[in-house]
Amino acid sequence: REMEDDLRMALRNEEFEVFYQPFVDSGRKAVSGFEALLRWRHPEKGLISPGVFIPLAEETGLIEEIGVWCMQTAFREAASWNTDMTISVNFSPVQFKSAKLVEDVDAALRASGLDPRRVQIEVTESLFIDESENILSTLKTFRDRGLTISMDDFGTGYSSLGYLSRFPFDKIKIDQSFVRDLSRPENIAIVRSVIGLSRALDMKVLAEGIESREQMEILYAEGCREMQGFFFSRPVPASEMPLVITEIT
Ligand code: G
Ligand code: G
Ligand code: NA
Ligand code: MN
Repeated sequence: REMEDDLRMALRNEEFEVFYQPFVDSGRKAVSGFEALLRWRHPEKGLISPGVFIPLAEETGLIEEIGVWCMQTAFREAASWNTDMTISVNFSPVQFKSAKLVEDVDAALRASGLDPRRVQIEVTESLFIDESENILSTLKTFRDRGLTISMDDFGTGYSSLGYLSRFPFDKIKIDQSFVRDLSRPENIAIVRSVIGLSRALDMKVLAEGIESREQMEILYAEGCREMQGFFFSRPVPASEMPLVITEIT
């Protein structure tokens, strides 16, 4: 209740901020894109993670407005960097219930002047718990615009695998929980199968949560090229992005 009011206030007072974390092509050792990650700079509580406030924003429906704000900001900021790299934005399943979602994306693209081919949308498996025609057609509309679709946190949801053959994904992101402890043979087996699956389905694959050189080397040996994690860079504020772009090479 109290936090719900705080969230409304935060939107009005512009307390949200977008951080960015690079995707790295570990073969070329170059940045290949960025994920926009929302942050809430609370006047008293300091920086609050979306893990804390997104669930509440989803419950209250505020996610629609917050999501649009995050997308607009990410598009505008990404358009201002001297690069043509991908900018990846997370969409909550609740946002797909909005009749305005496609309209909002189009408007944000127009306002920023960003090339739609630079934009990636990250969705989670929970979007596919009940398979609806609406979701399929929305994702297809995005792809018709030139956007790409990424399956985030793969393997952690309660969804069946059937949706992989019916929905048009461009990329699978291997969840960081599988990367965390690669000394466990079970995790290696899972990582290996997801990489194989992505190849068989002609999708790209990215490993999340790379924190060490050893993890990077294991994933590389398994055939994964695109990676993301603290080992390369933490999520950083927009002001540090130009530096990150030139430093990770
Ligand atoms: O950045 P961090 O690790 O604290 O993010 C925690 C969770 O919040 C992650 O699951 C991430 O995908 C999610 N998240 C971050 N930014 C956004 C956003 O703009 N929209 C949605 N729906 N989720 C986000
Ligand atoms: O659900 P999603 O994959 O969007 O969540 C991304 C979250 O993971 C962000 O909150 C980000 O801060 C966090 N994250 C990114 N890289 C790493 C990492 O190397 N280690 C850990 N522990 N968290 C990470
Ligand atoms: Na994500
Ligand atoms: Mn993820």
